[in-house]
Amino acid sequence: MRVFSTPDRRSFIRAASIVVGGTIGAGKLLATGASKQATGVRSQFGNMPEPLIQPTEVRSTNGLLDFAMTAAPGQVHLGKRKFNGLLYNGAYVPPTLRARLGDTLQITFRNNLESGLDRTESLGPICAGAGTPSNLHFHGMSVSPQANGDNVFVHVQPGETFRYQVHIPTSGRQGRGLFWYHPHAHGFVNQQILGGLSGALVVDGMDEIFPLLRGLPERIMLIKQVQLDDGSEIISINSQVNPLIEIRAGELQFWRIAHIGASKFLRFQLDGVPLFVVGTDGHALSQPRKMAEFFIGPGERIDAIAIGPASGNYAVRTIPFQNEAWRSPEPSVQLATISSSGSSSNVAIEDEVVRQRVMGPRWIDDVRAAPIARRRTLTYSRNPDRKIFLIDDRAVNEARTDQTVKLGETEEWTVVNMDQQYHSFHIHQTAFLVTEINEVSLSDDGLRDTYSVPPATDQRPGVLKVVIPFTDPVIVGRFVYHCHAVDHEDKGMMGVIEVVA
Ligand SMILES: [Cu+2]
Repeated sequence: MRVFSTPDRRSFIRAASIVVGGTIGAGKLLATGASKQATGVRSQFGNMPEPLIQPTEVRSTNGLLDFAMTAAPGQVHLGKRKFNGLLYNGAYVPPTLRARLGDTLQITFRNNLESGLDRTESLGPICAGAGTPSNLHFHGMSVSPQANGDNVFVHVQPGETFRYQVHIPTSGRQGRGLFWYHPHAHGFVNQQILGGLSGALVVDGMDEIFPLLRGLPERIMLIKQVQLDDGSEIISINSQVNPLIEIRAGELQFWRIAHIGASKFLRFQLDGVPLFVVGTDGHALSQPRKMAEFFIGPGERIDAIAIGPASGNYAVRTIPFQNEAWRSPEPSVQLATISSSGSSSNVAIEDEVVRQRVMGPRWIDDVRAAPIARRRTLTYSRNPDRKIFLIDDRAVNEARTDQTVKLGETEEWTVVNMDQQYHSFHIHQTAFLVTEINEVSLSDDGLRDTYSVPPATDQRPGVLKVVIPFTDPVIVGRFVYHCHAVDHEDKGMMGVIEVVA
């Protein structure tokens, strides 16, 4: 195992510098420091953009990624603000884990979420996430949910250590793409991810599927969101507020965008800089697809090729949209600034990019061709006082198994949303194919592991239809499906599935 430092590690440390302690109120994080206006290109908190920095990386060697990860309270600086968070190895953006098909992740996880208790005198009361159980989930990975694998039923108590051993099969069902890791101890997930506990996990090899990616400069962009006690919200990329993404006109870059925040649905656009999407949730498309606007909920990822536009500055900004029916849309904020330099015509380059075709077979074609063995419906709702989030009128009970599925079968699940706000559908251990949204059929070209479920209106529920392959022998065991707006999951919107051989 080698630990890499990027050339701009110093600025990374400055941006996410860590002290000890922690303070979190119920659902919000206590902040200190004031926002300040600056001139020039401004973001949410008026800072001048600084160049995008890359998270540090840990790579597997000889088939093994052996790494120690400790969750503990710590202080976070985002732009001009600071707050007391919950961090892996002291970083708001912890190392990106990089492995290959066939590798084993051996992660020694320590829960030190209680250790801030005696070190917080100057930082006020301890955060709500301190003293809570935690664990690790490897989001999107087709790996075993059993024993010390990707087993979310293991809860690691404060002061305890647990060694995860997650083998990544070479079966071809596991995507070569962008995944992520985060805590999954039911009831504590929202507070812990909001505090900063989440990082990227890359299964290398997408360049073997799209050779054009070989040698391109890679830009990992990890979106997190936090709401501070004064009601202000900070959406950051790699712990930076409105970073500057530099590119040359006509240059190709490989952009890997992941929403690794807790509960916020994001709609955003890239003004004047279309992306050519090559993968969704770690699974390759059949060919690059040009897109300039995205709707991604927590947990979703995009792998894409960017082509440097004509010289100038371009904004990446959120687009206001109606999420909860009872709340007005939030104003647009600038997430990043793209700065292009030099001159070049992009027409020939665009043609070359869109001519790319994926190499080799794709799992999605098997999923499309498989007969549907069984159909199920999940109904999302809330209890009468709206505080408990339900699937089929029940809050999760991790001791109960809600769905039993036979290994080898492919099923169609319909998620019916009776609630007038966005939710999402996420299932562990397997990707799925989205086939229908609100009764409009969709010919999706990539597999997903997380997908937004549209809100109900006064007239009708929101409906998402998916086809799920339970065909990979590695997934045998008990695991979960849930809404990935994790405050909803913590409040009950989750179910337990068992795949039996
Ligand atoms: Cu939800």
